[in-house]
Amino acid sequence: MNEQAKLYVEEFMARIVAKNPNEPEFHQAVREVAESLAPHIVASPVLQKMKILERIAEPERVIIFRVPWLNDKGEVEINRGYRVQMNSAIGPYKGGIRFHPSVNLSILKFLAFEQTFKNSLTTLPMGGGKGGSDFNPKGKSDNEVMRFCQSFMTELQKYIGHDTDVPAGDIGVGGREVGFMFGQYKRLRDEFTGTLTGKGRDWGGSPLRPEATGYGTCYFAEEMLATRGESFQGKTVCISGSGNVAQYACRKAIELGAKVVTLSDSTGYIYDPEGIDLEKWEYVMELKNIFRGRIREYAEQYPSAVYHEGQRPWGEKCDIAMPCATQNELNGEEAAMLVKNGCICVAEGANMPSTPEAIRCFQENKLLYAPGKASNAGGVATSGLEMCQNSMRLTWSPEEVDEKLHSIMKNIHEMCVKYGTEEDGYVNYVLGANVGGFMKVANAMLAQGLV
Ligand code: NDP
Ligand code: 2IT
Repeated sequence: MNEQAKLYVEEFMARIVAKNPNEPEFHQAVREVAESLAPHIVASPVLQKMKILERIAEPERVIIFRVPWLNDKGEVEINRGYRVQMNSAIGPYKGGIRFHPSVNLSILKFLAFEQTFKNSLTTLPMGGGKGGSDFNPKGKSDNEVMRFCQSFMTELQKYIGHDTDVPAGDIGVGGREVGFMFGQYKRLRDEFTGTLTGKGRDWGGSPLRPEATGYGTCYFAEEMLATRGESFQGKTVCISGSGNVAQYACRKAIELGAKVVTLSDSTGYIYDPEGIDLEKWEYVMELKNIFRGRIREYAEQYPSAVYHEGQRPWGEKCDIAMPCATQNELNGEEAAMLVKNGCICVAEGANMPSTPEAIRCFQENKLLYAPGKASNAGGVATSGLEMCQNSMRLTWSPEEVDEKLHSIMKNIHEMCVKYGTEEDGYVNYVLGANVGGFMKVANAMLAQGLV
């Protein structure tokens, strides 16, 4: 980066930090994009004059609301609900809903900002948004979750719609929660439309939406590996998380011939040197999705596995690492351990799971490293396909959706190679994804005037 571009980043970031105090995750996400785009922006008078990046970093609208509900003891509980409507230049706001006690404005603004670029990369017409609540679904009964979702949607429904803003799942929001929210939306608005994605297959959901993020991340990793004549076949894979994204990343990696040796949750990780086969995978699906259990129980079920309390899996030897839990779950020291142990490829299923120090380490060591906004875009892409099917009032087959998902992931990979290949031939996927995602949004904003 030349001096002029460096100066641009520092001045721009000083304004972002002053205007958005106490939002470290948001600053982190914006800085990464600003560093990628700075050389293009300083070379473009129109981007500077029209303050395109400044406008992209300012949400079009943020809605914050009270969510009161009754627990099973009849006591009043109060949570805070949010929807960040970040950017609608290329389509209706689109992005998931997160229910987790850590949810705050910084986290949702970083996620909505990332979503804007990710959605643009899919080539489908979707703007960027994200929402959620500090509600903790863990340990709550189905009835409590339903009452919370109904109260949340009673307020949120005023601001969303199939041509306005289309939420979906994220951490703590899966098929059960989308079902309760859709039911309440339909009742209050008296319309059966594609306003939420991730719906059940019998009532408007797309085949393969549950699988799409994890499968898509593996499809993206396959493309990266192919650039070096490699594949998943015979490789050892470390996955973090054991929720929706981790589950289907694990499934596809197994199908592609890899040995998956770890899964985790927020209390620890399991290491199974024999590998998680399809039968063990079925056990994990039941444990997590039906019994809502903890990953520790895997090691009680399978003696080949060891449970490491309070630790993350990145010290285990692997060829491919797939962080699929949450933001900043892989730091610089852990990245150095992965490199030292011979890891060649890191594909992010989660959003911003690697810290800036970790990313630097991967890139300095010339690993195949894909940021979430490129590698996990298969989830929202399939949400886009669900919106399309809902508008046409028909359903495609799983094979048709899988084929479209596969071709979208290949296309995103090509875009990253196009915009991210450096002089020595190394593909900087961060640069490629940020520049590739930005172009369409910037051009749309320039065309639409000051809005
Ligand atoms: P789930 O709620 O299904 O699973 C989340 C997993 O991550 C659980 O294993 C959870 O463990 C773990 N986790 C959550 N928070 C933390 C934390 N603070 N520290 C350590 N572990 C944590 O969520 P998803 O699988 O849907 O989402 C995982 C990631 O993928 C997120 O970053 C999300 O934004 C991203 N993503 C999701 C998409 C989707 O379609 N669902 C699409 C694209 C990206 P525990 O049970 O202990 O909390
Ligand atoms: O981070 C993400 O891309 C998601 N949680 C999925 C969003 C969506 O609208 O399907």
